[in-house]
Amino acid sequence: MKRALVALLVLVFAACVFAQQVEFHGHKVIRTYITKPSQLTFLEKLNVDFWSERPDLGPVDVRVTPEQLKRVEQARIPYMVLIEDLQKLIDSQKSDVQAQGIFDDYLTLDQINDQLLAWEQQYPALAKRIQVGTSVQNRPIYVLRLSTGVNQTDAYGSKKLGVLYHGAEHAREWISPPVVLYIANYLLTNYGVDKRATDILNHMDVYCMPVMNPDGYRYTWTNNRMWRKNRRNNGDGTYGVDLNRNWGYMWGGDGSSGNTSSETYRGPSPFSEPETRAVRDFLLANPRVKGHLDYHSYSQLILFPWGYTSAQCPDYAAFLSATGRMATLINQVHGMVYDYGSVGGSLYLASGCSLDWSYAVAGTRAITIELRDTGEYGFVLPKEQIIPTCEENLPAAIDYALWLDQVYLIPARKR
Ligand code: 0X9
Ligand code: ZN
Repeated sequence: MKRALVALLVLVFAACVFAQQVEFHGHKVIRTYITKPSQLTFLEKLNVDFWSERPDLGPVDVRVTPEQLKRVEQARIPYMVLIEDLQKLIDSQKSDVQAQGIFDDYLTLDQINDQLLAWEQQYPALAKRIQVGTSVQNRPIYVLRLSTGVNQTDAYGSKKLGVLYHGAEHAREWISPPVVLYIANYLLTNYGVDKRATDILNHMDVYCMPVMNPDGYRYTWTNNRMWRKNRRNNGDGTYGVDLNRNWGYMWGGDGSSGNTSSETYRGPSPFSEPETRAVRDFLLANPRVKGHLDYHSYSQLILFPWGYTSAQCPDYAAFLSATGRMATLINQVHGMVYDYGSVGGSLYLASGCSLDWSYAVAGTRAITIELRDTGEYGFVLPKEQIIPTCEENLPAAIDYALWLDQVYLIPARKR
């Protein structure tokens, strides 16, 4: 009897979860070829989900319902199909088999947070999980501090040069947390083994924050795999602020929206969101953190400031050579091509983004990397590509830390 009751409860629970899930049956992801601005306006009015990095003239990836696709065809916008049936692709990636290693499959928010704690327990002299803030829905935002003597010195006030790697500012970009975890895993398992890992932890504080947007990330597991923003209740029936438009430098400019239902809604004011405030306050309290690498997906790009303007930033040449070197390092691992350049100069404008504030105000050499792929699977990157993506990004992440070491060692830069 008891068993039957439990089974019934499980069924009811599953039904509830199922009922909440947004499904994408028959939705396609297509690459449109935009030749005039009116076609772009048409797509915006049609309310398609833009997947593309560059909603501009040229190729633009969008998710469309069958009805929307008909309208695109009627408007004679040329396109090719990237993903035939999005729900089928999502379903094909679900598996009941328990993954062996932490990089064999995508991890839930709880699994990621537990992993950080497990590392703290396993490597008490090298790793410490620190809560740097709390999300809109009251979830902790954690960073793992990696450094020798983590227990002797407080992160706040460390004299060592620091670097922050973070992922999942955008919830659906699932490949970003594993890349951040992989960096932590490499440093912990190679300290005292490999010279570079040892040197880095001896001389630097490395901060790994796999999930900057915990509410959004969790929501992509429970309700809507395609969610991008945080889970702010905007008070008008819409939810979510785009955290990468909420940072307080040149907030509100081109490439962000004041419309609450937009995927690039910037929020009511700069730093209105606790998630962006958490990272802001962490950087301001730790002025020796001079590196800030914000991982996103997809498009395979290494981007540097400015994002709000097409003008060149004061350190343009240095950024160009460092990111060029990083692109080469990535390419050497599995032959993948990652393009590089300033956001506003070579691509499209995005104001209120992390790298502009972090570079201009916190004084870091902030960059953003858009991970795999270039559109074949987009945000729904198969789990078989987790390890290759992590592998190819590790040398570039290390090189980035070493670059900071060169730039800032002597003399220490003033903010
Ligand atoms: O639009 C964004 O926020 C990023 N692309 S994504 O598809 N991951 O949403 C690009 C941001 C790059 N620009 C800046 N960081 N300024
Ligand atoms: Zn993103």
